[in-house]
Amino acid sequence: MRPVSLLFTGFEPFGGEAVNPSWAAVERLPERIGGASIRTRRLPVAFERAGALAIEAIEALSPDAVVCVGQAGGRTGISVERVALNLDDASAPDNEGCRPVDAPIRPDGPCAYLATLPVKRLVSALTQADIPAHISNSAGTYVCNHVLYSVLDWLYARRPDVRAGFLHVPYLPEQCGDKPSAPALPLETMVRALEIVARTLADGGM
Ligand code: PCA
Repeated sequence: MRPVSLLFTGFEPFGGEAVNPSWAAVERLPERIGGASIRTRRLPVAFERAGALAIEAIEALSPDAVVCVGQAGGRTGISVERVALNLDDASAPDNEGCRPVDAPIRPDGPCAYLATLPVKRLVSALTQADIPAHISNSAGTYVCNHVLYSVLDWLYARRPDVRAGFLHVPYLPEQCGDKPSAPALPLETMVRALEIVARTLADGGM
């Protein structure tokens, strides 16, 4: 049987951080996990480029499913995102100085898309492995939401057979020296979470 092909993306650091746990975890994934072959891409924290680069990777690699990963400092566990809004509203500039406010991502697009990954199955696979995880109904209005909306919008029109979704991960402990009350998860736990997601998608069907 052909392995299920999964594309994982992570982001470069932003907001003055030295590391982005999303890419730190994604880049540690092996090429094969159970019945899945894994490809990875690092995305810039840039409204004008990140969505297009994710779509370029999908076109080039033709995966069966896309799992984008980003940092959401302050969250307590792995957030499996369910919704992408047609809205950019940045409270701080991205890494290229762009700060859209109250701007639609696609002016004639639907208000929102729902992620097409099995979000509830992913949350239960993670919590069964004692990894804190929950469904989130807002991926925010920054670059992560922009990427999820752009990817779902592109797939909806061109490749509705390809599933896509988004995981937000908390800070790493080493990011919390200056914010001691922020929740954090160790990198090994994040990598294990992504491996569980890959296995659940590959072996449990999508
Ligand atoms: N988190 C940001 C953008 C990049 C990242 O890792 C977000 O939640 O939009």
